[in-house]
Amino acid sequence: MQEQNKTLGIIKPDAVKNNKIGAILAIVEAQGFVITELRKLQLSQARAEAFYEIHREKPFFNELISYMTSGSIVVFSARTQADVKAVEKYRDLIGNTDPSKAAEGSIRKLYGKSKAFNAVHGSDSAENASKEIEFFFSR
Ligand code: 3AN
Repeated sequence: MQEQNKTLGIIKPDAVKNNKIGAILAIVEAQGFVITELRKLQLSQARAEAFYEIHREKPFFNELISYMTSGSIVVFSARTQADVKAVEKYRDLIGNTDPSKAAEGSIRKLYGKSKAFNAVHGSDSAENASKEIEFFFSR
């Protein structure tokens, strides 16, 4: 069965530029996540396109790729206790894709500016979390 207690998060270029790495990780840790792997890096065009392959046909694809390659990002894997679903818990914490619709106190409400510049990423299923952790931390 798919492991349920891991997820992958990304602190996106706008949040890194605004010096929000520590503030965002503090929120994640305060909610009981343990940061298991962590890296600051810059995505190449090819790596960004590979990561967002499922969005290739979307109207915002080019904007998304140019944004995600515009500066450094911080990628991390985080785990919860065995009985807590990490993907759902982390997505609750980051809030709606559109920061203007995100709940008060959520990371996107606090630090996101728009649907494109929304401060953070979170895996959307346990299966994708495994793939995304592999994508960033297998080498
Ligand atoms: P989420 O990250 O909340 O799972 P997705 O998977 O629908 O959202 O979208 C992936 C990423 O694409 C989002 N994090 C966001 O940065 C970007 N995105 C989604 N919708 C739009 C949009 N309408 N305009 C610009 N960027 C978008």
